[in-house]
Amino acid sequence: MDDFDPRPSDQFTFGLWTVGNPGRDPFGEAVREPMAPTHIVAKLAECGAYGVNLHDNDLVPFGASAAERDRIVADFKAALEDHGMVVPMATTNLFGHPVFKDGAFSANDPKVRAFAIRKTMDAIDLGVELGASTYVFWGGREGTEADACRDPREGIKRTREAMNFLCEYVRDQGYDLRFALEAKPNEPRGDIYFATTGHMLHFIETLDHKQMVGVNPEVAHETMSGLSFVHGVAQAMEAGKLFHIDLNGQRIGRYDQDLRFGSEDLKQAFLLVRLLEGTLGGERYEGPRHFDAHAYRTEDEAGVWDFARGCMRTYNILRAKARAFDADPQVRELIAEARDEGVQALTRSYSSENAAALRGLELDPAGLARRGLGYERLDQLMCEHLMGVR
Ligand code: GCO
Ligand code: MN
Ligand code: MN
Repeated sequence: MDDFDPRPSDQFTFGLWTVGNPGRDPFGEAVREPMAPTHIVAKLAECGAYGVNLHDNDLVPFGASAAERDRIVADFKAALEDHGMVVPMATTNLFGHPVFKDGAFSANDPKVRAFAIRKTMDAIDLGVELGASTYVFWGGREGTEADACRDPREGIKRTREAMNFLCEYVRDQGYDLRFALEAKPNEPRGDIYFATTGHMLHFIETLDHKQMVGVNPEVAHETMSGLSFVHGVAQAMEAGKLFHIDLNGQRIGRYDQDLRFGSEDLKQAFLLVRLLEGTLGGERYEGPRHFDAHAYRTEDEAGVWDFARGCMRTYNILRAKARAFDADPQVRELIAEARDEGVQALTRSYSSENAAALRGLELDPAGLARRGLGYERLDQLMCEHLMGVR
């Protein structure tokens, strides 16, 4: 055990579907045996995780009888209890069954939409029974290949109706549960509605109970399309809407790789951890650090636990690096912002006096433009911290 080995207080969580991923892909069969959810709970606890998250059907198979469901849930709860693990987040599988081939909440057939909402109500009941306080919505099938099939505005409206309906359901049951919406640009659909965290943030503002809805951004999903994940997360945090986060590794322009956290683009991973931990001084993210990733297809079960420990250790190492970076006097000097309270006060808010004073202000654009900002030194310092020589 060293300083970077995970502890429950780090609040690391994994989905049953992540470490339980058997390595099936569009070109090949599973390479690992399925693992029982109770076994996953025991092994994750041994690795130092805090909790485990699940889709309804990760635990209770589709179509199980009520008696079967209750038996499975009781066994699972006993395993959680035995190993001191919690279920902070739950979600619905609205993508696996062929009934969702045209979408779930946005499908053209109202019977499919009704089935999706009913399945989600049941899955919310399950999540709450297991103690979840966050409920994730990832609309993997909510999109199109043949865009002529509907007016895309209908897809958006139907999703709003479903969200409003389900928010009311949660309120009606008296559940203490918040929703977190997860964006993805494509895969498995050609194009998915609400492609980015930014799209989701706006959509949330149009909901009836927007205060109970936030986002669940995923590293891979913004990175696939070449966007800055750190900027998307920052916007969510600034809006008070970062309710959950899916951490993994991804290279730009590829299919959703779901790699071990930090295994690609360490610099972005560092900047993300720095943001979440608030080492620069901003507010810290207090929710669980969830890994939505899976082990390489080359691995056996031992490799899966190496993968899980790797995600958590990398996060902890980056947290230590972020603290050291933001405490480095050279870094602090380089990022110390110019302070001129008088000038700042003028543009903080509009008044006709401020506007008039602004017109009269002595400003020297050529002089301001000539100054070098030292960002080459700053970025090199960051690289040196990351490379372990500072
Ligand atoms: C994906 C998604 C999913 C969701 C999960 C929880 O690309 O497959 O990231 O893993 O996060 O369904 O809603
Ligand atoms: Mn994903
Ligand atoms: Mn995800």
